[in-house]
Amino acid sequence: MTNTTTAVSRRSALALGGSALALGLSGLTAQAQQVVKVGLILPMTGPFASTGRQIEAAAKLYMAQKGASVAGKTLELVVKDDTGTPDVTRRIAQELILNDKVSVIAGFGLTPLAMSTAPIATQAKVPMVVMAAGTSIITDASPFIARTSFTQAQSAATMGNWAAKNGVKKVVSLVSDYAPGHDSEKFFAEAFKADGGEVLQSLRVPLQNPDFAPFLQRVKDAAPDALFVFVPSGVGAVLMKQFIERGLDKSGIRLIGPGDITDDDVLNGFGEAAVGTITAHLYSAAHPSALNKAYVEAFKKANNNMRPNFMSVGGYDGMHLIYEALKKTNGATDGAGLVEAMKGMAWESPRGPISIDAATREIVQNIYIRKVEKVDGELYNVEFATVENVKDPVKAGRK
Ligand code: VNL
Repeated sequence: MTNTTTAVSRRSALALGGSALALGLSGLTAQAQQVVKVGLILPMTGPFASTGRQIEAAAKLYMAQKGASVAGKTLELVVKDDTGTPDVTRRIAQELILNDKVSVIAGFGLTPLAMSTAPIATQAKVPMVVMAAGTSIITDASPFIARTSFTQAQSAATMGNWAAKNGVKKVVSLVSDYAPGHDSEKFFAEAFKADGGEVLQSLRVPLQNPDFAPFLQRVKDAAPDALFVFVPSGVGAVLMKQFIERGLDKSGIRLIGPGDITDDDVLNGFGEAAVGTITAHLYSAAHPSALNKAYVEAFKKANNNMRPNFMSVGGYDGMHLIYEALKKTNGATDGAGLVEAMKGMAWESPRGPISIDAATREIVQNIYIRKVEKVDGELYNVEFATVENVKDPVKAGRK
């Protein structure tokens, strides 16, 4: 009898447990339907880790400020480290889509990482928000791509026009030997020559473990008015160190380029030699708007006083684009619908006014001419001229 009772009560306990489990699971399922996952794939380790760090910090800041609740759904960020390796980026994107069921993939620290993943976005019909990489062709690689970073050509062409019109006659260009370097070299030269400038030499240095010394010696020998440089974010410090070691800072050769070289992430460590460097770019931590002042303050506060750089705004604005697209679709996560909602979106970023070109899904933004100056004891890119609403030159005519 005792045994039977025990058995019965055990059985009912099991039954109860079972239904409790069933309840718990259905509760979970109901909850899972409300979650919208965004997979953020970034180089968090390796030579381009600063880009990952900046974008992750900015995306998290955006979510902390706006809350995770959007259009009746709970947005969840899944951050993955691709170490800056294209095969890894693509594999992580596949896993995030198939296993984690993310509705959007985002990040993409370098052009090769974005290009390797573009076919996955197309096949899976999942929106891909490019928050960093800057080669013009990227947005043509998939109809599911929208970009919130920049194109190298936007900055390089603007620099070419400015240099030719401001007393620079002869230039040597020096770029990292991969796609955004080639874009920088080409679009700078085209604009500079069109306005009467002459490019004496076009030098290319390897992307991985670059030794700039032999190239800088050739620059010194060629004695141009200016050296135009593109190296990706995070590499500028090495270039600047060797520029100074070779005595180029005292040679009268001006340093110009897109703003990757005077990246806010590392600029303050450059020292006096960097003062006077003129660059054309989309963002400066010193951009004098109320929105940017609040952004810089909040970003520093949340990140151990780290200064936000131009990569960070790609992450911050990328999250804005995802939030606003979800609001437009009332929380629907169908990929084609989300991309449609992103087209033509315009808003004020910490960098200034920006929009997503409806025809090309490419960012349109101001490009500022800036000069490195010491402000309150720290080095900043101080903006002194603005070219408004710059489209990617490659796509400028498209409707
Ligand atoms: C790229 C362009 C990467 C500009 C960068 O830093 C950059 C790219 C990592 O498209 O690979 O500053």
